[in-house]
Amino acid sequence: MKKKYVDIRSDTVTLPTQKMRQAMFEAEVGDDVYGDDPTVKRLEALAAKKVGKEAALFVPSGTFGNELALFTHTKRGDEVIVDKNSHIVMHEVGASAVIAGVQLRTYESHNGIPNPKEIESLIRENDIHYPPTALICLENPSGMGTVIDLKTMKKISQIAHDHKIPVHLDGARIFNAACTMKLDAKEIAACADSVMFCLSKGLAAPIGSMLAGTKEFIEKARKGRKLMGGGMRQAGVIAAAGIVALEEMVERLCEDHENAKFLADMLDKFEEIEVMRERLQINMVFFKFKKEINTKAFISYMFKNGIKINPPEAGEYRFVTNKDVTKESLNFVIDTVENFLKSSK
Ligand code: TLP
Repeated sequence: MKKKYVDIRSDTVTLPTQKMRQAMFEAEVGDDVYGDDPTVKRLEALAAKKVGKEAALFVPSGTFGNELALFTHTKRGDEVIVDKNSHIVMHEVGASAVIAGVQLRTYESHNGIPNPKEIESLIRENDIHYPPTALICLENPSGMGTVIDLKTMKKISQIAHDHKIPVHLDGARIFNAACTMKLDAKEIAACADSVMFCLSKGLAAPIGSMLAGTKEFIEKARKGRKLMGGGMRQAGVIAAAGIVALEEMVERLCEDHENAKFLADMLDKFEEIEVMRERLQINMVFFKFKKEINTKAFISYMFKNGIKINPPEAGEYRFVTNKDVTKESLNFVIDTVENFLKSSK
């Protein structure tokens, strides 16, 4: 039998639920490039409603959705203002230079929270030398595990619109942000002209993300999606799981947050570990070892004991709770970390 691991590398690793598999099996499908797939249409309408936008488009991944947004909002040579540590800058393989052909102008956030004044200062004036600022990007929750408060989001949105610049929100985990802020996701999405969110993270769908915005924007993006090779045919098979994700998996995300708090509290008890508590706002626990440890030995020790973790980034480990990780398995993670610390003394 296949060995079962406790996988805390990400929430992207969540497996589809039985209900999703059933819905996929039974999905009514058609060729979506011809606009014939009723399940995709149902998902797109539901997704648009969930974030309070006129329309939405089903895309293969979060990266695809973000890059398509950039491609749709801008033209070659434009400039896009974006967080230095955002997924778009750090984890999308430089796609914005390849696909949209834009230049990125980055801002420094504080733990993922941008300063509206800094963003405003980065907007270009009209000068023959400057590239035009065509878009401002936000990420909420940020990849650092924090949530941008609504006041800051509204301020940035106001600044952008005063300068007639649209805002794109990378809301890969927008429903996690909504849970933390005890708000409806619509209120967060209202601060942006377009929003991308993922079905295949904490919501546990196997594949897919959504890009939402005005009807006009989504019509343009639909053509861009085709250009990028994302025109999917009988995509209802995967859209069906996305519908279950949106209908049934949103509310339970708060459980992942509680589990992350539990895990953080337990890790905090080890004197060798420093948990980044000020960034403990969603389902991600960031921590580092106070003294240098053998990284490879730690990762392989965890793996041998049946726990999958990612290597650290800039010295920090990230453990992510998700629907496939129970409280019991978190206790096991903690015991295993403790055993590793004891064995390496
Ligand atoms: N993030 C992944 C990795 O790529 C880092 C993860 O494990 O967290 N925006 C944000 C904020 C994301 O965290 C991610 C994925 C994406 C976009 C891209 O989504 P996918 O993986 O579907 O392309």
